[in-house]
Amino acid sequence: MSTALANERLRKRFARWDVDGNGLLELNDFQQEAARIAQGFGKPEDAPEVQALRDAFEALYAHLSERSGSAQAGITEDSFLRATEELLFSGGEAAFNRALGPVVKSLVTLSDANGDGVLDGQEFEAWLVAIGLPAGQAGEVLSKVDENGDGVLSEDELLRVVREYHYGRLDIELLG
Ligand SMILES: [Ca+2]
Ligand SMILES: [Ca+2]
Ligand SMILES: [Ca+2]
Repeated sequence: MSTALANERLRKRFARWDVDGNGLLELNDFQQEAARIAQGFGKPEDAPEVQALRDAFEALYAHLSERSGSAQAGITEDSFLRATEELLFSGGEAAFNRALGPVVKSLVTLSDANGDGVLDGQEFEAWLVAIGLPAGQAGEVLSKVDENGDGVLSEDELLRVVREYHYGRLDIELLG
């Protein structure tokens, strides 16, 4: 595992989540990020699945804020790196899944057009496009991350992709 690469990815993650670019992660950044993704899905703001996404991002912010020991003012890059490194490298899989699980779950709900709880190629394509990736990559990515080879992606498989990316072990960024 490359901690340098993981570190670089966490810095990038910080920059992306710092939507207003003021050098601090704040609740408002996470609300804006949720709104941006919802817009990518073309969903109205008051749709229940959009509310669920916003709740998940707000909970993630609360979790990070608590872990980084930050005051109400926001999370600095240094404390974000400390908190997330701890989450990735000492907290282990369970801690990571608790923190990011709700966000991944709400993204699955937003993408899951036929409501069967897993994502086929078309549904996964909707996810990738919503977070701003060019269209047409879903098939290739899906075959890479479909661990049990059943042709669809489960929440667990998707959560593993997000985790492995932040460990620096996989090159697919699913959080936008
Ligand atoms: Ca900010
Ligand atoms: Ca589905
Ligand atoms: Ca699968």
